[in-house]
Amino acid sequence: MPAEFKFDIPASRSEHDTSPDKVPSCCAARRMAAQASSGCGTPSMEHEHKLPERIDTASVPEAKIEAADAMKRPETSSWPVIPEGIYILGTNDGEGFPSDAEGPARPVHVKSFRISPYTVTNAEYAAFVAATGYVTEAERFGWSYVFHLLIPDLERVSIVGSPQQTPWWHGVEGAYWRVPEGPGSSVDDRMNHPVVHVSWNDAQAYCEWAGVRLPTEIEWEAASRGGLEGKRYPWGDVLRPDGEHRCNIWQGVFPTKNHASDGYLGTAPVDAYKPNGYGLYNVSGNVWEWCADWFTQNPDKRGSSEQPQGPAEGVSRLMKGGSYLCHQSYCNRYRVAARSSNTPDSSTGNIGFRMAVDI
Ligand SMILES: [Ca+2]
Repeated sequence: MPAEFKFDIPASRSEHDTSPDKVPSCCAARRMAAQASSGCGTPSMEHEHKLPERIDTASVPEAKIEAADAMKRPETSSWPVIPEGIYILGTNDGEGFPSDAEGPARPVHVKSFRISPYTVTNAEYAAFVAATGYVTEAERFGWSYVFHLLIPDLERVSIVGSPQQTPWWHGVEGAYWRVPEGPGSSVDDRMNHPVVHVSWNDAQAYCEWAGVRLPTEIEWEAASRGGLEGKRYPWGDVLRPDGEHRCNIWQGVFPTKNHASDGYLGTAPVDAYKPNGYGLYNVSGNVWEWCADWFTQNPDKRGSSEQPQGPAEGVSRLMKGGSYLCHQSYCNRYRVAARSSNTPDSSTGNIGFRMAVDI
């Protein structure tokens, strides 16, 4: 990548390990933690933007919210029910990344819950924004990360910088969920694609409005296995059974040549490919999915064996599933047990979320 893309970016949004991480033993979460604790000399975005943890619906006319609620809030009663039981969290698979604390595998008890079959779409997020006037963090910060090959014309966007460790990400001014590649782009023909450029805080705000919540890691993992036990992917151990693509990842040479033989360079519709045994679509690939948990690299802090919810505090939030940028040779984190993280205010073009609800 060109050297001129090495810029100084505020630490809180500087490392976006949603992309393949070439050096898994030096994951972005640790780099972020180190930078944050050392104060790294860059201005803190939090100091400049006091971002609300919760949306302020008090300022939105009640009738407007009710009207939108009635039409657009997710109908959870149709969501797949994940049965109560003992599920295996993590893996001892040799393909796992020990530094990500994927292992050791351990049995945990999970209560029954419902989970959305799809990640939240642009259409759904648009309804939330229309109902509440919510402004995402990418909009407040004024930029978000876009993968370089997805930017139609580099000359026509303003790039605020790129992380040195992952220079294929460009911080594009004006990029947010509605204009995912920056000004001039649109989601009009992607309303059934996952919403992206939403931070963990943005996802949380949506969930609060919708009366749902983010799944915990073990809930996500239990649901994504689709009833199978100990398999690498939601459908089994073979990435492409009978040569069939089962998820939206990267084919070719990362990060310069994507053959897209699975049909998609960027995001795919949320219902692309076959669902897993529980009826969940695209748990592997397409977009990383925010989970409720804080991220830890210490396996002993991943919670108890009874409905674990991760550590009590942390620096970054957990993500599962991998994205359209994952490649087997580089970042095979589209495996069920794989995990990554990012700071709660981070947003990129390959992070979305799905929802869960108690029964
Ligand atoms: Ca693809």
